[in-house]
Amino acid sequence: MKRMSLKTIYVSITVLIFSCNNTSKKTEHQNKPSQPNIVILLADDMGYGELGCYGQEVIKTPNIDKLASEGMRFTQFYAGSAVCAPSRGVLMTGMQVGKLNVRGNYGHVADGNWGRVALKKSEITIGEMLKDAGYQTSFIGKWHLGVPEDVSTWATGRGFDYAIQEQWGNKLEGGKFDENDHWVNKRDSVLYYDWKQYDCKDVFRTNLAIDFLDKKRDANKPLFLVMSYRTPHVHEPDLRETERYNEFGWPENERRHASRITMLDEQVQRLLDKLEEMNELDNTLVVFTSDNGPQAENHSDLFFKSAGGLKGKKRDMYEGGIRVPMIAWWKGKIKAGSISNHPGIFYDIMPTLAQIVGVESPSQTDGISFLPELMGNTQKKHEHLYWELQEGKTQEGFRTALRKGDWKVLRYQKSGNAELYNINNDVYEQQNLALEYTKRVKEMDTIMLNQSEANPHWPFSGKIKK
Ligand SMILES: [Ca+2]
Repeated sequence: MKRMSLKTIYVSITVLIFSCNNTSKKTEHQNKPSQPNIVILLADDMGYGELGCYGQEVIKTPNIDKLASEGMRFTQFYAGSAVCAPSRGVLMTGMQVGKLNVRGNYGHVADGNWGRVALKKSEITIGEMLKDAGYQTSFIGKWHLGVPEDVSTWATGRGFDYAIQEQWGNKLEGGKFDENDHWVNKRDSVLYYDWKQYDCKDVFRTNLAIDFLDKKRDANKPLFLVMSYRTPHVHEPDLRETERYNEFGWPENERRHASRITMLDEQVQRLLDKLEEMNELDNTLVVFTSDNGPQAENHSDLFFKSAGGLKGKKRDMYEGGIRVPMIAWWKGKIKAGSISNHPGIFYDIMPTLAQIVGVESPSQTDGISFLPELMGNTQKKHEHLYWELQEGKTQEGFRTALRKGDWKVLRYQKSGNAELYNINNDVYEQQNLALEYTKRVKEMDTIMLNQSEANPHWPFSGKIKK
């Protein structure tokens, strides 16, 4: 055998040492999943201007502001639609709303009756995608993508290993669901939210999440958790908390509104603290967003400038109805304090998570992964973004909008006149330029009409024939 040179021996020993180190590290961490945990924190009806980091000057949100200062804050991120169900459907499936089976909170179901419409089983959810990718998938709070009578359409039936959800509407056996009931894994068991025991509903939901992490967490799998909060949606008629912001002398409904947002902020931190205590937080992507613009049902959306000065609110195709807070936090991956002007939308979330996890996004998706943006790399942009909404049962309630570059066209009702705005010059949508740019309106209108697929639940939709 040829004698080895000193240099060769040195290299060999070095390789051996590194191999040993790597082997020991591998042994030490062999049960730790390498894929990151993913936690989505979804507020309900939180406007673009209701967080300190988005310019809110009165309502205190220090913990979410800190999340933004340590992560990336998006200035032009959009919900999937302007109300809960369709917007959440877009988030869950990565499909633009004009192709989705859910395009309003109520659709035509049969014989002139309108009611809840569920996601189709063929519309794959993020839960199903991540469960297939080896994640422990969990969901707590408001689902809003199923029908009350069929538990297979509830969160546990749609890819979530463990789900506690609220439910309302008619029970299969008769009677109605109580919104304060929280159903565990379909209807295996039920936990009642007694408002006298908690400052607000999101305290209760955070307790449920912490209890889940304590007792059900499978440490051999990466975690996917969706926290679907109640705040600041109108459906919390009873509130134990009575102290916060009393010094300002605001009307009680406004004090409660501000108080709930600040309490949500604290609950976000409680959950993050729990993940940190479990040594899980450092390997976690946290996304905070809202499903649509601010509600004005039990208070004035103008009192705290909830939409941040944008035109419109929940149910509107104007920016106030669809532009939402969006924060992404991922320690050591996303540059702290970064601000992104990339126009993203809820249907981008599924392909982004697919890319992070290293799986193919389902072919149904219309989204573009914004992982390059999160990593500070060159980001591909959409040719256009699309929104659709059915409000009520009439053609007047059919609303669509399309953004292409800086331009946005929108229409309330199928036969109504289109409005045109330049979002870059006129983010507050004060100048309707439709009469000045008729050719542009026509071009964008054609694209907009072509985004909507015919669907029997949504009688006023549908340029694209199925
Ligand atoms: Ca909502």
